[in-house]
Amino acid sequence: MTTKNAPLQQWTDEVAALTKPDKIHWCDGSEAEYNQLVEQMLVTGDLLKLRAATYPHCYLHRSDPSDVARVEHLTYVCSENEEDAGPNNNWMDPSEAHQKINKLFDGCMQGRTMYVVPYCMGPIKSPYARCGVEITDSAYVVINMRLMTRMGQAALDRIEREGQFVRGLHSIGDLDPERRFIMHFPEELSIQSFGSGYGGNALLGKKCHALRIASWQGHREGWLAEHMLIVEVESPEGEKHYLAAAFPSACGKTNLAMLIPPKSYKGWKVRTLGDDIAWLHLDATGRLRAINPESGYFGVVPGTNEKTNRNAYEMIRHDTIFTNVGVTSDNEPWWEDKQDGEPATDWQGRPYAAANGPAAHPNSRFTVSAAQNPGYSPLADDPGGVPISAIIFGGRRREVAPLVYQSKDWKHGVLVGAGVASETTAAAAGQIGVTRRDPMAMKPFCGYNFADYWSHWLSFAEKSESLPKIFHVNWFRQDSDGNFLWPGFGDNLRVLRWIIDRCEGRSGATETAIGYLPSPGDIDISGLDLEPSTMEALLNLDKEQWRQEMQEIGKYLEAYGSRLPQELLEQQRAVLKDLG
Ligand code: OXD
Ligand code: MN
Repeated sequence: MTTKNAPLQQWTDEVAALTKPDKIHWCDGSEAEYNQLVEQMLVTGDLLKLRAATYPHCYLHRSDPSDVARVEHLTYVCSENEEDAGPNNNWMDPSEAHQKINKLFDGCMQGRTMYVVPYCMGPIKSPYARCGVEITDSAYVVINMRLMTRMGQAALDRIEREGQFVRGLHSIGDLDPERRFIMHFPEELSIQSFGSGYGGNALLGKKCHALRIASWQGHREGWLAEHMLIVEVESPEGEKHYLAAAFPSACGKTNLAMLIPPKSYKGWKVRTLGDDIAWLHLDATGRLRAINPESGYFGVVPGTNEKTNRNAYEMIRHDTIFTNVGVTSDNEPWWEDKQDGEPATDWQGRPYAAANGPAAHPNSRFTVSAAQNPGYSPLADDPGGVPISAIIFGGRRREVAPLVYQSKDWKHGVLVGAGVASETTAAAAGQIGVTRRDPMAMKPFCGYNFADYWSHWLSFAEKSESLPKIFHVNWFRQDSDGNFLWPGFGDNLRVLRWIIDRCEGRSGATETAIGYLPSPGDIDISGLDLEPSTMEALLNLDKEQWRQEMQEIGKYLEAYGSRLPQELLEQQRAVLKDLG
């Protein structure tokens, strides 16, 4: 297979001349191709077969121990103009970057196969979808891309029809962290990633294309590429709402997207459209519509069990690729809080010993086709996407942020999003548990200057009068002994219900300096064993803490200098003034 698209053919020829592979394989995306690659990886040891009786068609991949997460310090946006990348990104001059990375790619595929992977982000027939081609020397990347994107012939057909695609070049190189770079060239619509096989660095359709490059394109073209789940909530009366929620990595987006209603919520249905990324476009009536550009989930495994996420637990019982989990003595995958079984081997393949740390790496992952989710919404395949009623921001905060509040309006909501902060997790290399600013949960993923990004967000207020309402949630409030105050998981539907009722003008709230806060009685806690004082603590607004928070947000925003939209600072000053 080759292509009728001359620029694509020319680019693959150029890449082959540079990287010097032994073989070139154009991926058609078929099941036969997937199975053949799996067989080949079982032979090389890149995959290990898990127990077929209980985990049919499930495989384990053990990565290099130094290659287990995104590497933000090695990730660059190489725009022509440094200011366009902004203080939120590492920047390198594009010609210097090309020179540096071309040297690494030179001859790197000798003895290897070069796979050409055409893919489509979004339903193949969607006007909102965009295509790309990833060239990689990793069969692991190819099989993951088949689960995560619409990959193969249909994508190539669209590329040949449209003539447009994002170019992604990837090599695992020698996995040396000293020779690892994830580079984005937004003006060229290209990505070059060297030296890592980890999902966020190597599955280029995901963070690199669908967030960094797409956010840049969205800025130019009037749409938004966001780090958001998309979930459908249906009431017993059959009323449906679609919500989009942005939380930082490993803060529960997959769990919220796959929520199982609490027992007392008879007749409520929750369906998943997406668990990580949303592309948002205004339609002709001014409603914001969302598509999920992905077709699979690359989720954090530890903590997944029947109680926390029953759908995910069931979904990963077959046809799943596990990366860096432990293994039981009868060859089943094992992870912390799985709730049954015992690890025999840890994620590095060593006999399990508690002294070596957890059996599964804290950022171990499952890759699975979204259609395997028992709560999958077929609307995820709808070319037109779904209309969003509410946008929800959130982070992992021990204190300060209440369980939920609503912004005063869209522009104030942009400040709420810009003010998101969260404790860091294992999804990125570096220290864990440190609170950092993560505006709109996009700090690692916005492919351009945050100042311009906030202006872009603010500009929607002038474009439509039917925009979603904006909320902020925090499932992670703790008491002084470190106990979580809110039960979370399925019970988060109680909060979503208040949010939906607010969108419909049905539920109560009190206007405060930071937005509309529910009173304890406004959130349904029937059947929950929660003291009234706990609910009060969850919804408490500590003015002194908030003054400090707002001052910190102000300082953070001001660091963006003259490109910062003044309107955003005015929002921040107004809140500070209201706090007295
Ligand atoms: C992810 C991440 O893998 O955000 O989705 O790191
Ligand atoms: Mn993510």
